[in-house]
Amino acid sequence: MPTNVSPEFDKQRQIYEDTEDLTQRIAELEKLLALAPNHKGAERMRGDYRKKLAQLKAKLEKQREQDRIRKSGGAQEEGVVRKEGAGQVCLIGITNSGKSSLINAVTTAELEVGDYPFTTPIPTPAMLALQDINIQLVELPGVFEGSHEAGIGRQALSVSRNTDCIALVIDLSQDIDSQMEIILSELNKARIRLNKEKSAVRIERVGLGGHMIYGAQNYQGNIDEVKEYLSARRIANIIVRFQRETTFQQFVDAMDASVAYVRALIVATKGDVPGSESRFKELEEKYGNRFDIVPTSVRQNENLDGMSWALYDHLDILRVYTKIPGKKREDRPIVLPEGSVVEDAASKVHKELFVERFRSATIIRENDKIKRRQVGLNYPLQDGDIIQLAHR
Ligand SMILES: Nc1nc2c(ncn2[C@@H]2O[C@H](COP(=O)(O)OP(=O)(O)O)[C@@H](O)[C@H]2O)c(=O)[nH]1
Ligand SMILES: [Mg+2]
Repeated sequence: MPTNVSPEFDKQRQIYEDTEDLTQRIAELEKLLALAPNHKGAERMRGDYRKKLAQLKAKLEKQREQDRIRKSGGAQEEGVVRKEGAGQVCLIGITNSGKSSLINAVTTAELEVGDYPFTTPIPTPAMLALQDINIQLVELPGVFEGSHEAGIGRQALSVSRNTDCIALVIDLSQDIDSQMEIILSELNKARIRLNKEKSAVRIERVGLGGHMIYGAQNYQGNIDEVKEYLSARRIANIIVRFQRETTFQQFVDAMDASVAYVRALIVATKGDVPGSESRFKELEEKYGNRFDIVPTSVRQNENLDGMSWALYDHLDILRVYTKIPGKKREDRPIVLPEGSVVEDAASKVHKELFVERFRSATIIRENDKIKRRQVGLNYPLQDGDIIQLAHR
């Protein structure tokens, strides 16, 4: 677009373009319009966006009408959040721990902040624009003892089962242990396990071969109880790999598909209040071996950028940029799971077609000793790679 626009406008445009939920899309477009330049040269652009806004509103009206008709037939689920952006992070913590304040500080959202309990009663999404990608943040209603059984808590926990990352929001102005205990126990009761407990043991159901147990030396107990467990459930053929130290509970969990495993970190809030430093130390001593811990203060605008990147790191994704020879690389990256290879990027660019016609790929790593390298389809990608694809 030739019109001179502000960086805020550009950022908001990205958010708007990435937002698919209709109601939210309208809200983002309204924000975008408010940021649009006022001069004459931008008149046409403003007009286009206004037209788009009217279209979206008409569409929403129609959708609501259809919903009203459908609703008379069956209940519509509330508080279901549709995933958007490069990844989703759920913020979970007790009420008043500072979740809304954090989200407001790093996004354009305006969630209600209050020093009274349960200001945010349903899972609420907002988009964090981080460099060239968007991460969806979801504030969950405050957890409390027994929330896994209560309506709003159940809903919140069901969102966190399917999320890409959980941020445990711990308020440094309050007792650490009670907060951690409530959150961890509620997640645990909802059958959500945090951080890589899953990879300690791998299970594979097979057609024959009996009980094939590998890495038994990693099992913390008598291996006979594993065999008994399997026999008692009439599981005749199975491969069990204990890849790291595994307890009986971890083994049972791995057998159970209803257990969800989610990456997690701790975000410590209100680092400005008296006593927060010693509570942060306590947090590190007690939980630092299980979680990365990021201290923040919204009030003093402290480490919010650091927190955003920590969230990014815990999504386990990487960004690659396609490039046509002789041109600048694309501005927007392709986002892939960590561990992806050239083929994953290629098939995302051109769907299946490309892989069949693939000839070669060149990877450009600006900060590497070897700047350019010719690679094949199985070559592992790194965050920030620039990729040039050649096909027949
Ligand atoms: N001192 C201090 N207070 C904060 C900070 N962040 C939030 N608060 C206060 O904590 C209270 C609860 O905040 P809110 O974001 O609504 O918490 P939520 O219930 O977890 O969403 C409000 O009174 C905020 O003003 C911070 O960084 N420092
Ligand atoms: Mg809130």
